[in-house]
Amino acid sequence: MSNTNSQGGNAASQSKIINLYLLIGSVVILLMMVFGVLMLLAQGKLIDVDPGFFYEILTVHGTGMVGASALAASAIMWYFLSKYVQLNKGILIANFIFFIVGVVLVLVGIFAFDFAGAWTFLYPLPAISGGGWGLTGAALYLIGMLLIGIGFLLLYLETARGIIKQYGSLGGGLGWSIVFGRKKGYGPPAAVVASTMVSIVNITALVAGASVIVMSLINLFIPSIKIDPLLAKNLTYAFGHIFANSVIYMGVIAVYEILAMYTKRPWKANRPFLIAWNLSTIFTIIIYPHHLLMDFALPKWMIIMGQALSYANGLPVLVVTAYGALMIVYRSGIKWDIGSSFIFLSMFGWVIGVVPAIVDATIVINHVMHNTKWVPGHFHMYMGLGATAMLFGFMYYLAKVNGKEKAGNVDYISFWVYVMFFLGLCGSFLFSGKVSAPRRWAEHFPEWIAFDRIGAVFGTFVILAVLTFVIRFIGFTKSFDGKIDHKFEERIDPSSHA
Ligand code: HEM
Ligand SMILES: [Cu+2]
Repeated sequence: MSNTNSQGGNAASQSKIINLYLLIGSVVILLMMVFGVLMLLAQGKLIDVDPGFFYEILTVHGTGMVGASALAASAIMWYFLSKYVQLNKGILIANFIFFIVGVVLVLVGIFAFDFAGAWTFLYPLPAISGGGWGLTGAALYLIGMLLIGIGFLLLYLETARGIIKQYGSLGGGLGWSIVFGRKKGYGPPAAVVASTMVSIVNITALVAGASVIVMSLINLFIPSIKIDPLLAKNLTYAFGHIFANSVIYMGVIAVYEILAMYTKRPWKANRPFLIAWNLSTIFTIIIYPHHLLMDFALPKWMIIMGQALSYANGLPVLVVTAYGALMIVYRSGIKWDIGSSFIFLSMFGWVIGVVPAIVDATIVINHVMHNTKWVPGHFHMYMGLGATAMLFGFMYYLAKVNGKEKAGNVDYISFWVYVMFFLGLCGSFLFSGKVSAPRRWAEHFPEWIAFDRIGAVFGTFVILAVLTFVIRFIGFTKSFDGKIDHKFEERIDPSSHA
């Protein structure tokens, strides 16, 4: 298998853009965490926040977290995929510009024009705010989201194009010849398999998202042109569910590549691995109806599919990845540092986060738990301890391969603070759910407040830990000279070892 090495040619300038993605991504995540703690302080009645402003913060936190982690995770995907596939750097830059311009519009829409319809902008909420915000706020927010979406769409079209060129088709990228038994051995490198899956699901997600945003915008300006609300909700959650999920599927590429490098063992894409990724490609796209379990107007078969397959959604990939991670590390003599610890931790964050998610995806339980803080409880677990752990791990890894890692005690302490206190934060959310605190409420009853306050304390420590990671990464980007430490980079090509 040919191996396009990104270290040659204009690799250094590409690395600079990758660094920029991670820098912006992690700084935004840090800022959004501050907003997260503000929400908990407000719900816990420790500060006085106008409810309208609370919902603005909720909107910016949800939008910002999903957007920023997707930006940083797409940098992981691009970085590793470009070792195997020729990609056009211009698209990476274009996406970044779309992102920044979109974010500015979104922020102006929220903070200057009071848009507070949450990151899911569910139709017809943007147009009918009950006086909460006007047309301008909603339009700025939606146009901003559309621009961000277009940027990402370009990026995934480019990764899909590169994969098709190198591996013949997207089926080639997913290792179909092995899956269907036409060939024996191993499929393309794990990074390519994951990137193919993500390209497919996110192109689907972004097209669905863009169409509902355009329809919402038309409705905003010409209210007589209406959308079928159930169709709008389907498109919105197809977009939201898939796009948010894809962050983990991009991040996990760092697990495959980095563990392979640290253990000097290849991560082989064997048949079970390929089958798992093929199944998750389909499931991720079709299970979004688990967000519509309460919509009785939805055809029953869709609801049943949403429930039944939700159990299976991430599970195949999670199992082959967790198992593979244990196997590759076992007796490898791996040296644990911050980067590899984060990467290994992220597996467990993902595993434990999926458990309460599966519970919630059960229709009977969902009728009780849905719209309680149980839901943010489970997704904060796999986003915070899974996805963002992958991002921070990759950031430390980059410093390491460039021979610029300066991690000391502060970093190790911060690592453990992050793990323990983020767990605590998620626990406080799950407990809030248990005492029936609804999600997305600015005002909490006295019975719920204790958990909000505990959460605020946990969140504050999480912020301090992340501050360390971000400061460390800023230090690295400042000293970045594009020189790779080849001793470390000397890696096993996953495709060359049968
Ligand atoms: C210090 C860390 C964090 C704190 C304190 C925090 C806090 C919060 C709070 C209080 C809510 C609203 C819960 C409610 O419905 O009442 C929330 C919602 C949310 N958070 Fe976080 N969060 C943190 C980290 C993260 C991370 C790392 C992500 C993803 C990468 C994330 C993504 C979200 C999303 C998507 C929502 C849902 C917004 C909505 O309901 O529209 N958060 N968070
Ligand atoms: Cu979902």
